[in-house]
Amino acid sequence: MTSDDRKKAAALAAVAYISSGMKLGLGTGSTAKHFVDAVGEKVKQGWDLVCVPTSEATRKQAESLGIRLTTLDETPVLDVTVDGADELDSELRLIKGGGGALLREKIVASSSRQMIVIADDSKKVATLGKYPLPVEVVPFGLKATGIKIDQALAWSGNKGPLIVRMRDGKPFVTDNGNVILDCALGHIHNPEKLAAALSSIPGVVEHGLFIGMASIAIIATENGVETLK
Ligand code: ABF
Repeated sequence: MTSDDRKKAAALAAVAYISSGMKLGLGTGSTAKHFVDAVGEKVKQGWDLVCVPTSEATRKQAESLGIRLTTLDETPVLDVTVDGADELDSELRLIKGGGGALLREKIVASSSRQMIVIADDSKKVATLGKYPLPVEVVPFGLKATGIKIDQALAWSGNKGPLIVRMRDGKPFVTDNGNVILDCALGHIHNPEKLAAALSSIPGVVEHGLFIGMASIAIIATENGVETLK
């Protein structure tokens, strides 16, 4: 079973949590892509679903599958959001944002009654932080904001370099026109304290720690799918 097979298995298991008539948040990334394909299949079978995509990439995929889309302005409360993660721990604390869509992912998840995480077992960790923590930052005052992020890291007992995410030799620009600083921390000590400290910095738009948001994680392993609650 390849990693992609496991991602698909987790995505298909999440279909058990949706039904016709629901309003859904559609995640971003290679695992969520399988879930969006499955939603497309259900729509073809006649299910009545309306969805909010968490990125332009997911919007395009959903449109190509004939999935009816809405916005949070039209539909501010969703039933379920299904999304991937870069890391998750046993308390369902997540690192997200490796794909650069963390801001919309967090807005959509926080507008949903339930967030379900889907992942292959490589994403499950004992301690968050091996995966660099993405922080979405307004380009104005980037250096000053970086200094404040360093202070927030130190205050919460963390340390590590901040790296401006690049793509094709230029800073990566998010769907919202911002840049991403990836914080290579190794281990995140006290994720709650770090999350609060990062959220208090004016130039920080959002960070990739999703705490207290996911209520179910569906993890696919070689031996089948396991569910954490
Ligand atoms: C999104 O896709 C992101 O928050 C996360 O960065 C990424 C997970 O990637 P993949 O499913 O491609 O492994 O959910």
